[in-house]
Amino acid sequence: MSALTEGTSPAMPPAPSPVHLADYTPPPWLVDIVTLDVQLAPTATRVTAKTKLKPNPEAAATTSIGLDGERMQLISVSLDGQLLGCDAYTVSESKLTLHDVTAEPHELVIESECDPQANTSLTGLYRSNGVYCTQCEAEGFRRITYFPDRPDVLAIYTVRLEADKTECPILLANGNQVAQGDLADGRHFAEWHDPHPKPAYLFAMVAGDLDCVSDSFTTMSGRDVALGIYVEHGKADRTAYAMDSLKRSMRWDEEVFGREYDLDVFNIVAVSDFNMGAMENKGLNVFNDKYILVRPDTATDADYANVEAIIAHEYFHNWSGNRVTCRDWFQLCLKEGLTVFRDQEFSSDMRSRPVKRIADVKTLRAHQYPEDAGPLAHPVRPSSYIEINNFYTATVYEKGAEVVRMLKTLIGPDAFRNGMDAYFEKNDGRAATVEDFISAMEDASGRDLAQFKRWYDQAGTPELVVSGKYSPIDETFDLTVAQSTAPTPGQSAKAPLHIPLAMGLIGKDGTSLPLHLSDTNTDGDAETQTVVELTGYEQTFTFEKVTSPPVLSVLRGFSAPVKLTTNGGDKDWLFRMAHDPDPCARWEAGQTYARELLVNITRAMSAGDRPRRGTRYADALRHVLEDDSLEPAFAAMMLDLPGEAELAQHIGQNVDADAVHNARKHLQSAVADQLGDLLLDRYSQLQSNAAYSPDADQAGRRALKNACLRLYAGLGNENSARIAAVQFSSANNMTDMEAALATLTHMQREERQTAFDAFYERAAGDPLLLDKWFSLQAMSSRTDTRQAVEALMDHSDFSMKRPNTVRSLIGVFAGSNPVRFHAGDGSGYRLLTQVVRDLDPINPQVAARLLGTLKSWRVYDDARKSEAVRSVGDLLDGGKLSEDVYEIATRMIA
Ligand code: B3K
Ligand code: ZN
Repeated sequence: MSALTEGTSPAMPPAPSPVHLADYTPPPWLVDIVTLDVQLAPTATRVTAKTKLKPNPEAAATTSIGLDGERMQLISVSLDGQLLGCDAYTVSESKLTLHDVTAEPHELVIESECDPQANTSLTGLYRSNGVYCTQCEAEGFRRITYFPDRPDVLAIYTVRLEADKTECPILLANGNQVAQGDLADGRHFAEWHDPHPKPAYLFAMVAGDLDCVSDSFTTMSGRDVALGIYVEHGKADRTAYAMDSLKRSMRWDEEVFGREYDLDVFNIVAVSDFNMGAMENKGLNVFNDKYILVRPDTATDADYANVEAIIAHEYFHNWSGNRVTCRDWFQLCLKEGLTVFRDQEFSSDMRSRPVKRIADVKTLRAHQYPEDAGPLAHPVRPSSYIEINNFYTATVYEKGAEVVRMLKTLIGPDAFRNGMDAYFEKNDGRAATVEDFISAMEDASGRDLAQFKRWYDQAGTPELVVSGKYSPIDETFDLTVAQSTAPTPGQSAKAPLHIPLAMGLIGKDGTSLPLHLSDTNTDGDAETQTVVELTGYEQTFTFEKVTSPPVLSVLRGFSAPVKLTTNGGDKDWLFRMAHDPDPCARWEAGQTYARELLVNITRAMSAGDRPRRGTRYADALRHVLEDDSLEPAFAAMMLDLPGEAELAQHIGQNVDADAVHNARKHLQSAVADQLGDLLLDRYSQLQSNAAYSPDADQAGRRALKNACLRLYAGLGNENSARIAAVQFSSANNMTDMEAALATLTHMQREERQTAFDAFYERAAGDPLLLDKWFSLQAMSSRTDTRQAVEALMDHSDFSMKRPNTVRSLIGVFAGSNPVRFHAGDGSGYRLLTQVVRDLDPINPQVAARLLGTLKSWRVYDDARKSEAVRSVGDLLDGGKLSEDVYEIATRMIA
């Protein structure tokens, strides 16, 4: 095993050493002004960087200047107008150090060269489909020039770009354009100036032959902002929704947070090769084109919702991230968690608030809970890292957003808004910390948030055991809540957290009861919903004047990211599934009931006993289907059974992935059998000939229609295949088309092949459609899927150099197909680690993230566990890995 060979074999490179939050020291040099001259050329781009540095009065005195720099060729270094000889500095693979420098302001000019064409890591300056673009967060600027590449060094940038005019008619950088012109030999230039001091990670430039879609926005103070969305030629007809989302985001941030945009232009560029969703570079957002380009025949309702959310997210960063940035990368949640919270609120206002909340809870449970429960668990603010790119996680983003949401719940909307205003005001132009954020909230609310702050530093999902006890004699209801958090890597003891629990009591007839809380924690003055605050390991809250036994409804609106166990039992869940006035709690009641039922079925089937048919569950779903007063999108969510990965997580140990899969299939087909005609009726009723619109209403009706189809297809009969095939061939939008394929993909029928072939033809080489084609096959539960995925890797449309395609095929197989990925013979794990090994030299960031899909391996049975450990061990033993993959692999099996 690698742990044993480490350090003993002379051939083994030393293990990379981690960076610790506790070791933070202020930067020894500050930079006021950066002037870049960039001569773009495919294989040798020349960058001349002039920086004005000065010693930081808040740091220890130093006689050297240390600059970060990687994968560049250093051409020359001049200090205060003097060209330096080689003895005046040292260059290593990652640093340039100037020696014997006096502690006073200096002007430094560095010339270097990089090779964008050969850059497959997609960090720094690279080319995507011939377009030059950059990605600097977290530490990519150091691949463009030598610089103190850390977020607490903020400077004002001016950038002059020069390129061949035919190859790159468009030249963009941050800020406002201040000059442009033609040059000899068919070249031209543009100069951009960004007046706002920013850290290097927000730097961006783009050059290429792109189409531009323009629009404008007038800010709350009446300033006009020119908006541009740049896309590859032939794609401009897919940008309207992105532009509309941008304008709505800009208005919303003014109205809800009082934040106004601050430059004359806001540009977005869509590129096809991108390591993540998008990037919030100041005034020049760069996007994965998947999150810009939508048209009814190429994109689903979910794609539209993602475009809206991600456009908003990146735009909102202009304040939460750019104007107020992070002191160091440990504070990442300060911008990411907060900005996710802001984009969630935006989408809630644009769409249905309860449906959006449930969707966010589903995401949290699907991605963050397993992270918190597995070997990669870390706090919202981690305390150490080897490669910071490995910490752009569901915990930092999604749990980070939950922490902000809890804060708002605890201090109330008015104090929260005041706290946000104060946070922005006080920290504008600064690199801030989580402490700065918390202290703004403490000042605004007058509350002590010291215990609450533990949410940032303590990993793991708290488990709450909730029990209710009714006393008919005293007419009281005692709500007792106990909290505990299981140990996580590096944190064995857990302190109690400050947890807001939104709750209510429901009478037997389904009405909400007035709450009279006897304790002082809240003023439950005859409201029907209140928030009790849990701060100890165990607490009891007593409600008075409760005249008949109530049903407890707790964790309304999912008021805290916790796992809940209650003493209510099946009857309560079914009752709340029908009557809970809080949609989120109502949905959760259905999920909890279904989870328990599925665990029961899994056990029964494994023991060879006859499994339950879910009769009461089917009845509850019947009511959902018959209730016209329900929002269709909500009803669709009620119909969805918990997924296999969630069930595995819920069972928690010794899981047999096949048994879970079979149990879920059994319940789905039993329910479909009981509801068959009703499902078909609803399915037919929801058909519509209306012209496609991505609005939440229409999308919700499609969601319900397709949920009916999905459930009905649980029967796996000829009729369901026929219906799906007809839907596929007659669909006038991608949502219905994809839903039909998602049903057919699991089947062993001719209709499946016919539809996939037709879809491939229709894709006509469009990468975004081909990615759908890949992922729909990778998610199939057919027993031959792993072989199919391997064969697709040889397909001419598959490329390891395109992150979207790798994620669509391998990422979907490993992350969304538990039964085939967690195959008992370990073949899924071997496929994944082989891909990671092959991808690592090409793109370590994407490779590391892919390996992360293995994070739940420990909940499976011994045979699977040893296969997982063997595969990761082989990866570690098989030769040098990037720091990205090394860190994930070692933590995975530590
Ligand atoms: N801030 C970027 C993510 C950068 C990831 C670097 N590995 C996008 C976002 O969260 O808005
Ligand atoms: Zn972000």
